[in-house]
Amino acid sequence: MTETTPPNPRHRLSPLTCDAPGLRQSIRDALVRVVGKDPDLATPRDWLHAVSFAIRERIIERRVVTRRQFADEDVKRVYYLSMEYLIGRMLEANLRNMGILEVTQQALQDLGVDFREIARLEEDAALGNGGLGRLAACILESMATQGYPGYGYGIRYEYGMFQQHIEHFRQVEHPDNWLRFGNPWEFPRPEKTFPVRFYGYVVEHHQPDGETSCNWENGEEVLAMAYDYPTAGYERRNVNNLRLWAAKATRDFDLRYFNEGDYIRAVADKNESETISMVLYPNDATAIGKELRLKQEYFFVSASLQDIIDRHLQLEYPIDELADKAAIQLNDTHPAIAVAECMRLLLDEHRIPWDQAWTITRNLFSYTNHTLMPEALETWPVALMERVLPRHMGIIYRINHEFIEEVRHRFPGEHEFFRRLSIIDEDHGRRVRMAHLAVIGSHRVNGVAALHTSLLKQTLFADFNRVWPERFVNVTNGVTPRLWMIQANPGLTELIESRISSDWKFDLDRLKQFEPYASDDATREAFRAVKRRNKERLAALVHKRTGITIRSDVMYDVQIKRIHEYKRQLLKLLHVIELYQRIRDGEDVLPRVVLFAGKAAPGYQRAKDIIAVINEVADIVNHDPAMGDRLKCVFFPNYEVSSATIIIPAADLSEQISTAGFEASGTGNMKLALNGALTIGTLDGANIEIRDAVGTENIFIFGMTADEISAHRAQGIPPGAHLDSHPRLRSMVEALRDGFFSNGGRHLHAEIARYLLEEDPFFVLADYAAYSDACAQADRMYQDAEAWSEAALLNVARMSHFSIDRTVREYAQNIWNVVPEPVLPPCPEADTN
Ligand code: NBY
Repeated sequence: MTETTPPNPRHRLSPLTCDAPGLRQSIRDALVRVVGKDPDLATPRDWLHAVSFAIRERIIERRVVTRRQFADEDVKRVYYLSMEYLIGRMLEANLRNMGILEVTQQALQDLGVDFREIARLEEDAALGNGGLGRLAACILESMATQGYPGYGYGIRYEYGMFQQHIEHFRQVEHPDNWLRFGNPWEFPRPEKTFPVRFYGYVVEHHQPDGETSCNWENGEEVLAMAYDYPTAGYERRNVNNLRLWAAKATRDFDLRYFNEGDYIRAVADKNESETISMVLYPNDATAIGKELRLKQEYFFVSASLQDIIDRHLQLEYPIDELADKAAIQLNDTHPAIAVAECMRLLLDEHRIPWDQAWTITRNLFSYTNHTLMPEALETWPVALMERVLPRHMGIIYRINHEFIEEVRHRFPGEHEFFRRLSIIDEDHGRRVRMAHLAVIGSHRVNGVAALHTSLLKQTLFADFNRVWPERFVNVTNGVTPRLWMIQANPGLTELIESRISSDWKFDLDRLKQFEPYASDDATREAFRAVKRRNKERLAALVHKRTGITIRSDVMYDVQIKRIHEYKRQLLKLLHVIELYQRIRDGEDVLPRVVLFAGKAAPGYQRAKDIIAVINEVADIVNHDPAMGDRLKCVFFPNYEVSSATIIIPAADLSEQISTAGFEASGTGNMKLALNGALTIGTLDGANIEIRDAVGTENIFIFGMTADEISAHRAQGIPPGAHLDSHPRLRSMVEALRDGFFSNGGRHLHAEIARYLLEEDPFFVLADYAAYSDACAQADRMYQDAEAWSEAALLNVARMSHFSIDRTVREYAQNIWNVVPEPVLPPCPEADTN
């Protein structure tokens, strides 16, 4: 099937019906004919697979229609390249977006199957670490919903993000074998494979015209095989495609062994090449210097670019119009080798001269940066790159050479400046700076929140900003209201629906119409009832996962995100200790549940220690009769998309307390505010824009600003000097140090106390007094239920700016230059339901 299928009357689709009888029939058929089970013997998982197969038929049908329309209409396409997609469960999201959730639930009920019971058996597709991966998933959903011709490209990891168990208070990682029961949502495309080469050497050919052409020869070849995941837009609109690549050994895997007659060895060794797509690296904030990681990056980039160029040529577009017909977004630097790979394909495979290839490449690519932290910036040793990707290293040298010549011309004599700008870092044993390659090879570079972009321009990319100021733009992140409101919070959705018209689901700007209801008593009361039910739902899950019983009539105070020093889970933990001590001292303290959730990178010992200390403090707090149900502390294990959809709607207070200047944006902050939690936060990332949107009286802002943090650091004040800034801080830290909360891990607590007192690189102690004050302020407001509900409802109504649809429109208009191409009704089934 090519992209240019001519309209052939024999290929007209006869759409499947989407009414309850039609669905019932399809589900029963799928159970017998695809799953292979007698309905009398079917397990809940069999039913899950049967319904998924029945729905997949309908989603792929719409994909075919969408693809045909894009081919017919000569659209410009957007390609999103990301190493990570944190998708979560697909059944409910696909049903809802296709507009057939309720009718499918009905069909299942007719068959005697409970939708909720089977839906929770689906494994999360956790092909990502955190915010960056979830953002990619939200962007794909929004591109489909708004009708943009968007394609996602990534890796089909056999094992996704590890499963976190808590054993003896500590995190233990278990492999995430998410494909073990098979995956009804993927369409394997064994015919869509591309060879990807590693190692080998470059042979230069001197042409008669004086040009040199290069051939990359020998080395090892791996095949990238496509798996397609159709992604439905909300309510019977477009279906876009996410294409994930899996590594397969080439058919005649290792000729050497074959020739030596060692057939068994040749077959056994095929495993090695297939390890490339085996596992997601579970690091969310440090670059991974491993050869396998570099191979993963190049593997999916090369396959994706070959596929993109193939599609372009199949559509019979001239190769030099590539950048007119396609835009490619790099999700951080992980796919930045694409700049060199694109040049290689244009130069070596399509014989385009350098200057023209370079113009195409630069117009094609744009790059999103997600962090300023030095340890997260990817650099590869030149020697490694030369060995694994010799042709690319040569191309990178030339890109760098031409770039430096250009700046030398514009800024004569500034040798230090050139050294700093160079793609090659000469000071740390010659390394390739992937961020420099990405900036030089892109026409736009964006940060993900206003503060982040402005800090990017002042620090990390200050030199580049001097060379090309117009290249740097901001695109503040957003979240999809379909998952994070409609699916996660049906109660609040219904409440909004009962007050304003329903177009807010596509156009979150319309949520503004809900604002007047913040001062309506009945709406506030209904809001509190919704919150209460959401808390009951969460309390049941907490009990199931941890055995801890929590009340549903108290404040739920949540910090849910990856565990990292800069995110400052220790700041929240100190506050738990403060409350504990105050209750023990007989003070009257507002009852609350503090809930933490998040994974630590397996090699990040400090983060793992923080999890252990949280769990040990929680254990003492939760078992102390003196607390009398006024304080419970929960570490919710294995935080993932599906648990986020339960936790977020139940939250009252959203902890966004990173050290200012370190959190690029945050997106959990947006999800929580959209669900009516008030933020307690620093002036960091998108918190600033959230404050501007909701109003300073509806958010609790505290602590040092990014500038103050820099100034404070420069002063070199020892952290211990802050112990008297708050009446209890000293005794809290001492309790930790002396092992009051330790369950045998006394040494660990002493070490954490020492770390705070002597190092405290993220200024936990310096910000503590301000934080404690802000918490007290939140507590006071919470005691006035009407005031709190009003502020919470204003948060909901004022979140329109944080819709991912706005984010995607900004990318489309300011960076990609693409327009929506909605597949308009009549959809195949438009008249059947
Ligand atoms: O991206 C996050 C930022 O921390 C957060 O502030 C922002 O809202 C979000 C979306 O823009 N970054 C993030 O999640 N990063 C990673 O997950 C990540 C993954 C892998 C690597 C580095 C960072 N790596 O080097 O392999």
